Amino acid sequence: MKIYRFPKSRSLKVLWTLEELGSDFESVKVDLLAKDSPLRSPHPFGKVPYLIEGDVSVSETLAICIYLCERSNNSSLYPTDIETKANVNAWLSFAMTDLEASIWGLLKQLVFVPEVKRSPDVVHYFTNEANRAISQLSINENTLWIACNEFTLADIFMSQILQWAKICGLMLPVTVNDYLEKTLNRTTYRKAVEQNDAP
Ligand SMILES: N[C@@H](CCC(=O)N[C@@H](CS)C(=O)NCC(=O)O)C(=O)O
Repeated sequence: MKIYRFPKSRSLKVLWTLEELGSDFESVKVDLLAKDSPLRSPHPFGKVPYLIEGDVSVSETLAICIYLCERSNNSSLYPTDIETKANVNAWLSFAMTDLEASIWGLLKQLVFVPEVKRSPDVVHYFTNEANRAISQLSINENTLWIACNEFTLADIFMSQILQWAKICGLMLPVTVNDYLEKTLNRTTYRKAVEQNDAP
């Protein structure tokens, strides 16, 4: 199984999932910037992450992570019990819609758009939207992780988006920040970062 990756990109979530599952894989670093390089990702639009396993190819980070969980015998990362899975899906959806839409919009303005082209109105709009979504995030202190007592895909996706929020300079409530730190203390996370950012 080959995973196409790029340092400091969304492919980190896939490598983290693989570390949690203890699955074997080969990671291939691509060149995201040079579109006609032989090192381009085989993704139809040259993006990462991308997975190829035999005749199967999967795009979209969440779809890849779910594929990895469902092909393994480990059901704690993406539970099969429908009630717990509904809770995991709810957190995944919240992370990828309410949180990611605004935080990614802000991150693009602050990190990728050159300062001369940056729009203060757009920055202001996304900052408000992001803060509103963050204020709707309540960590249930009765469970060990965000969706249940097991560490799940929802924690991987929440952790990554909360890291982006911090890069944007957004303030996180103490309980949310403590939760983020707990996710980042996992050995699997550190191994995944090493793999994803390897030259
Ligand atoms: N919705 C896709 C987004 C994939 C994506 O845009 N990946 C970025 C890296 S984080 C990329 O490959 N950008 C290069 C490009 O758009 O050409 C997913 O969640 O996997």
